[in-house]
Amino acid sequence: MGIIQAQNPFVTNIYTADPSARVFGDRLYVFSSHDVNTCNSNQGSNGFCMPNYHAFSTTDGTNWTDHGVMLDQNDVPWVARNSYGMWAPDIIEKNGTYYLYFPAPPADGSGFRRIGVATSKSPTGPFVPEKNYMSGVNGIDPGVFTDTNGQSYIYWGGGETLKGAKLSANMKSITGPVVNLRGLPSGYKEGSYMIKRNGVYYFTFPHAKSGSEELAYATGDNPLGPFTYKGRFMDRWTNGCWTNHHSMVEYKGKWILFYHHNKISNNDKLRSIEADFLTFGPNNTINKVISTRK
Ligand code: FUB
Repeated sequence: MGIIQAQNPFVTNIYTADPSARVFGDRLYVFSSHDVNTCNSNQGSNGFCMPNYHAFSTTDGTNWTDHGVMLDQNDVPWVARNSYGMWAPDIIEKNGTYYLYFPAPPADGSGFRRIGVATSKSPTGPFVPEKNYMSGVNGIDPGVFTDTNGQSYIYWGGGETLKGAKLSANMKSITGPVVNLRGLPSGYKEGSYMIKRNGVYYFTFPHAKSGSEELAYATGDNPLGPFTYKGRFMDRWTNGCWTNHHSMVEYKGKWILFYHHNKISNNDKLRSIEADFLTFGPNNTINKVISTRK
């Protein structure tokens, strides 16, 4: 794992974004969005052109296997055909099934993005999507988390307010109230990722208080908040890449932060995933991560 820092970006054959990292068995996986530049003026949105998701895995942090496309926009019955709006996904395993959550433009026009679920018996697919999107979840950037008592949660949204709810036992619907998460700073937020460490919930998210997005976090003692805002742990990019999107995972005794930047393309909409080690400080703080990209 020592040389993960020397190879950013670590996927160079395609453009990748929005990394969701998970450990399944003895492998470290990263599931990413896929940026392409083939959209016409009726396709994509906000300048992004994103047709599908890819899975990558490694056992040493250096040699990555590209498992190819996990799910394509035109595999999903409720997604608008060729809309190229497959934004940031997340994935979780429960009882031997892998659940892929993803935001996409619905063909019925019921929102900018709805969030769907697809399942597989393997983390790399093939994934079978549900026929329709999740009811009651309207927004972008699903983040999923299972607490130590087995209860799973889904978080989503982009804007001033991020939301969360309990997932039902079948992992395909929500149960109980949708909670507007409290204690977060003002300003644009999206792409949340929850971890629990030493009994503390760390709710982490890209935050644009001015300019582009920095990675920030808040802590609490309940998965649905309220939280206490703690500040940023990765500075915003200053080269014109407006977004950042991250996840963090402990693998072989080290915490690793996955995020994205546009080093290869220098184009805000053609991004590449990167990784660096992450450490924690006293009083449940996250030490600032500085990219080792050369
Ligand atoms: O990749 C498309 C969107 O940009 C994601 O949904 C956001 O998190 C941001 O990375």
